[in-house]
Amino acid sequence: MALDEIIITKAIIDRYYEKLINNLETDVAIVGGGPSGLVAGYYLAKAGKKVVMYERKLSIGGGMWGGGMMFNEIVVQKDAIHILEEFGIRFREFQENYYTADAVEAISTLTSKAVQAGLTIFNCVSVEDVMMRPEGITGLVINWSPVEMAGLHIDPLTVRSKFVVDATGHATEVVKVAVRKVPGKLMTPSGKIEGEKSMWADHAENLTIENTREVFPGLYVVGMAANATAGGPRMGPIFGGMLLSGEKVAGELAGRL
Ligand code: 48F
Repeated sequence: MALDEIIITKAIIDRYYEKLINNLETDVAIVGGGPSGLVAGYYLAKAGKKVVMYERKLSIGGGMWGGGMMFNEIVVQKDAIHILEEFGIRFREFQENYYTADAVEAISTLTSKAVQAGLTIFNCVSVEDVMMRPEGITGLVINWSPVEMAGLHIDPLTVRSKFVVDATGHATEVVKVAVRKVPGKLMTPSGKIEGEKSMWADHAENLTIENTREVFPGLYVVGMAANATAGGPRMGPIFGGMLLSGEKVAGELAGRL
């Protein structure tokens, strides 16, 4: 049967439109497609919640593809091995408590399993603002990343969600917007972003999990964004904390929804 370009075009437009319209109102909207956001999205979807993710870049995965300094292997400690097992990501013991996995297998599998569990991902979409109400943050303001990159003067669109998760890593982009533009204070000692501290892997890994929480009504932080908001140190290419942080935020939100 001959293939018709117009049907191909119509199929893409129809299906994308369906995804878009179905995700205007969700339980959870995750900003950023790094490891912590993907794990959060997977567990929330698995728990039957309606969850969407916006990622600025064309490719999902954030800082996981490149391992450490482009050596595309990651290290995961024992506490988080159950998450690799849950996703079916292969790993090898390096020495006691240090396991390695192929970074490309890890991030592509996190992405694939999260989508198959029910997470809807919109790539090439940047979150530039939040929607606010007296009770807190109630959604996101989104635009095409190429619009942002080209500096075009085009108004964004808005989506509503019961909770927003900032999974933007070191940048803490959603929290930054909230601090700058939403009346009120963050649930941090200074009421503002405490700012990420220098390398201390052991301490940072524990703090990442501790700092994974609600920081403003309706807004949670996960992964590196959790430490950057709360003033925790960075940890480099050990990823157990990112995975456990995603698992934790999903559990907390599933409990509240
Ligand atoms: O940085 P990233 O991988 O976040 P993460 O899940 O993991 C951190 C680790 O990769 C690593 C680390 C562990 O040792 O410290 O850095 O905390 O992924 C963040 C994603 O968010 C996207 C960005 O492109 C990246 O893929 N992002 C950032 N700002 C926005 C955004 C935005 N405003 N809108 C949409 N996506």
